[in-house]
Amino acid sequence: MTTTRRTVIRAGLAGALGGAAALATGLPASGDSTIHDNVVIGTGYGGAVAAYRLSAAGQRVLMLEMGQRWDTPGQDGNIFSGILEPDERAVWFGERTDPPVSSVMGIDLRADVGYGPGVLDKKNLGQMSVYRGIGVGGGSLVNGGISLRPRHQDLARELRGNIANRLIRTYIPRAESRLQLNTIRDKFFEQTPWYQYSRTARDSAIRAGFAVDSMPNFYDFAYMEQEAAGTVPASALAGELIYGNNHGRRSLPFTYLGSAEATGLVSIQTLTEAVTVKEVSRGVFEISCRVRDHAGAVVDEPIVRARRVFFGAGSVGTSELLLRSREGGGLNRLNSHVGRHWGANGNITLGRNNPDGITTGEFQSTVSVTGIDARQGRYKTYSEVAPLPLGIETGISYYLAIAQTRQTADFVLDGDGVKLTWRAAQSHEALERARAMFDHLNDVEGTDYRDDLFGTPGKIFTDDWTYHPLGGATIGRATDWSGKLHGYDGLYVVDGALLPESIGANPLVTIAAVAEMVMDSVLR
Ligand code: FAE
Repeated sequence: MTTTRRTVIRAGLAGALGGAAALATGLPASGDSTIHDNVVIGTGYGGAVAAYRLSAAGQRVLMLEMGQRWDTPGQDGNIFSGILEPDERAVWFGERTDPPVSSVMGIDLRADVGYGPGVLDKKNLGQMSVYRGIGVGGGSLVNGGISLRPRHQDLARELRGNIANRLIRTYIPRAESRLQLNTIRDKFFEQTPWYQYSRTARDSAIRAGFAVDSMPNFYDFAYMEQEAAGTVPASALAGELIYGNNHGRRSLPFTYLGSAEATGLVSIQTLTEAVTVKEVSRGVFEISCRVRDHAGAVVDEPIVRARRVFFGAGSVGTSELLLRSREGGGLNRLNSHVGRHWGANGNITLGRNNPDGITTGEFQSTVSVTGIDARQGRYKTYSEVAPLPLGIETGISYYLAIAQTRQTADFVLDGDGVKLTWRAAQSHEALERARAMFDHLNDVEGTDYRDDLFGTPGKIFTDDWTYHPLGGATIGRATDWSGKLHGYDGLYVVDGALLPESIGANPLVTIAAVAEMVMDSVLR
């Protein structure tokens, strides 16, 4: 069923909650012209920081989130579905999963699933695809939780030196603390069978002369130790990965978003996609939305009015929204940098055989804690040791590499959505760096690559998708240095769209830190 009823969501806390009720009951608040002070689009890292900072300063906030809230157990008693038995909770309106590793040792890891507003989306944007988390908490619901600090020199290369300084000195430490990061206890790491795969990959890396890190995460390692002891329900140790964790994961609803909602000033309108933004008079904006039911049908098309709009829909979501709004005429003063300077953060994945007789163990924690730092010198690559939690001995070490690259692409409108101008050849620079690093590792270890992981026989690497989309409304180009979009007072970008192409590290901490920086200047 599709209706084209236009409704206006009421202002204020009571109004916003009333608006939610109105949508839920199908009773529109037609003709309501109330103007919200603050609307945040998206509830991932950028959106959550914006909502938290505004509400902590006493301001009311309405958040619009395309996905659903993930707090209600299904019939199996779980909120999320596991990696080996995914169901309609796994994929965003799709009928088949498409995980990064599609097969291992002849086992097909793709599965048919029911159609619904699941938590992981793979968006095909031409010659590059993007995975992203959908729902209240955005990427924090599905990501690896790896919370690596970027190096100052990488930030300074992409941003202004003084911005890099402020991020490193003030905003990254603040984000790290508010995200409640922790690291695994050395003794547990060294002894538990759950990290044999990491120790194996670490030892290989050290023999090849690489530096190795213990990477921080927001997954609760104290909880994980209880999982290992069998005293609490297992999650990271039960193979839960990429489709959500039922326990242990301190995702944004437990940190930034939880604190924001606890103020009583924030309301979140779920299953509500912002489609375009239009300036209706100086300093007043109208956001056209689509509300979907669980079958994906559009059941309402409300208009939300706001004085300030914070774009936190992620690199792809924010770029799409801004491009549509500029080209549709609603925000025609946005500059020509909107939609540009997009990058894949050099994401390359690969698997290799371990040396003969060296195992990874059949038990693998899904929380990756070991990083191999080859950013200095010729390889310019950081690689995380990623899990393959299949409950069998695979003999495989599997990695997600982040290789430095300056390759960029632009978003272009394509029907109702966007595509990227990225050409396959643009992945070569990152691929060659990662390949050189792992060729060296294989030479030292006398090992070779796996060619049976990625669906196509003989395929050794993936270089055509990313977990780390960055850019599209980059700071200092599409926005000023405080995140305000050029051309408009009252429009701010707060998410991964702000960061240019490649930062040499997993981006979540940097995105939260940049959002903190933007919100400091907004609140000033
Ligand atoms: P994001 O977290 O994607 O949030 C955007 C939100 O906006 C989502 O909730 C969307 O549903 C919502 N949305 C989109 N469009 C609209 C619209 N039009 N209207 C309303 N709502 C909308 O954005 N990063 C790390 O640092 N470490 C990792 O270990 C790591 N692992 C990853 C693993 C996976 C499987 C994936 C998918 C990503 C991973 N990432 C990792 C990337 C990280 O999650 C990502 O950079 C951040 O989540 C991006 O934060 P944003 O605030 O930009």
